[in-house]
Amino acid sequence: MAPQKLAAGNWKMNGTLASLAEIDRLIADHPTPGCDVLICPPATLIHAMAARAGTALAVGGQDCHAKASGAHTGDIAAAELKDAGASHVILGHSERRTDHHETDAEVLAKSQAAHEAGLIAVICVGETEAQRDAGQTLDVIAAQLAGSVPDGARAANTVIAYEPVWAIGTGRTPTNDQIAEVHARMRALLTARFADGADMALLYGGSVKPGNAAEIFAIPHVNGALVGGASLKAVDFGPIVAAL
Ligand code: G2H
Repeated sequence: MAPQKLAAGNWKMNGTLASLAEIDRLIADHPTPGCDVLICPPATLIHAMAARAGTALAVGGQDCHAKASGAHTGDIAAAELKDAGASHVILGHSERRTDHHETDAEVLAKSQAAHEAGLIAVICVGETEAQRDAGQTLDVIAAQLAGSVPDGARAANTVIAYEPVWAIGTGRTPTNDQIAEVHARMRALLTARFADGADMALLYGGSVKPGNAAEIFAIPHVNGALVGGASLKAVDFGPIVAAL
């Protein structure tokens, strides 16, 4: 079984109820046979977006707590995301790792919680510019995969997103060879560790746009994209979905 193709939008801290009109446009303009489309809006929009999209696209959260419930003001449990209509949750995004000091161990615990709630975990890894300049990229990615991806990960419940930190929201993208090198290493590591690691979807993320999506999707072991800024408007995200 080949990995499922996935075009995932990460709206980050953008969007109000009025933004759901973009979902209508996306669905109307770009029916997506053979490829899954996922939008991860702010948590406030998950329920309304899921109700509006029906089965046309999947909806996900951007984070969850590692615990199932309890006294954790401001946090969201994986089961609560599921209850609101989410099927996926992004975990370990570099903005969470930086802004909230999330460690690999915390990302692993959150991923386990997501799996227990029946969510697909979209686990993010990626090196900083300093780490790339120091020639540490492949070691950093290997350590993040080892530390963040739980033993219970399977192709059916886990997606890995490679997002070089220096390419996020900057307009800069790695060369195709740099993406290919990291994705090949991730595939090798996942295949060595998991029985169905060859079937796990691997996404590239970081300044994906309509103009560069097709060539990124042509790189071996790139099964889709995690898209930030260019997922906010159907006029941008639609062509990215169509390129997959
Ligand atoms: C990376 C990406 C989405 P952008 O954070 O996860 O954002 O496409 O804006 O670089």
